Amino acid sequence: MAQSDLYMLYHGLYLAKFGYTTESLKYFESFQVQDDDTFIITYPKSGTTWMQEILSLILSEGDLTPVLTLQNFEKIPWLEAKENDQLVAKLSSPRAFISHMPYQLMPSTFFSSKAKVIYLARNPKDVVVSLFYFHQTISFLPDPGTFEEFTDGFLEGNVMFGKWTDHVKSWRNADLGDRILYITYEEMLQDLRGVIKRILRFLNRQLSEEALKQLIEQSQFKAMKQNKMSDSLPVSQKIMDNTKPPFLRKGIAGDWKNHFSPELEAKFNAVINEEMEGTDIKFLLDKEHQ
Ligand code: PPS
Repeated sequence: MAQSDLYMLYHGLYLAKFGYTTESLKYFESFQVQDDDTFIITYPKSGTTWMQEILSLILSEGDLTPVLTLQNFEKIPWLEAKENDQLVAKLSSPRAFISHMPYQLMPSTFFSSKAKVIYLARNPKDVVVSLFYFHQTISFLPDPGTFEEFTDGFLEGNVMFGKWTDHVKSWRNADLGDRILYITYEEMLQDLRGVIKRILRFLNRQLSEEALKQLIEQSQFKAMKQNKMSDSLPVSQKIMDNTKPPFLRKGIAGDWKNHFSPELEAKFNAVINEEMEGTDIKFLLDKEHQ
């Protein structure tokens, strides 16, 4: 699957040619990060769009205009994606960006800056399920084959942005002190208000109780699905097949249970646990998050 013409190789990672170009990656590498920038960093399918909605509303102090009038990529742009340079140039400080890059591939100015990172991770079993359906819906990604075949490719890192374990470990080991906040998708489902309050403290921001309530309402899965600006990608119908699973598909934790056979689960756990040994990333695999 990974040998597909649809991918390019970037520092050993597969990236979809449709979304990234040599120019966009050069732009990313030489990007001038500022001290008051905030990055949402995720491995694909970990809840990026959800966090994008939330951070937009925090930055607009609860004003709904951006989330009702701008498409996802316009609200908070993907720094490494193609044709986003003009959009980024228009942003005023404090700026916010999204990136799927592992820590070591961040722009060099990021490391010397004071820019902050919200790192959002999700149970990898639900990530692989979500990505599997995304490959069915999006024509710029290779046909995923069967779920078992796709999961094997995922464990080998033959998917966009490589191995999940490498990504999570790179950011967990990042030497960023209090510049980084770790959040999980599962925590967001369990206690969104608590998570938003942590983000507000991390960014030294405040919201009125009314704005907070509105933010929580607006970023519910149902509300985001009804908002065409949120349940969308900047691609034509030819690229995103409307008859296939939608972009905002189920929005739950534990859908993996409907897809993994006991054998596949055992294999998956063995690989992930071995690659995670010695790290403190247990929080993602904890029972209550499954
Ligand atoms: S992408 O393509 O990498 O940007 O995808 P990403 O946004 O990271 O992840 C998509 C999954 O996040 C789910 N999602 C949500 N879940 C709960 N609540 C809200 N508000 C929400 N918004 C997005 C989305 O449905 C995808 O997960 P699955 O499991 O496929 O439904």
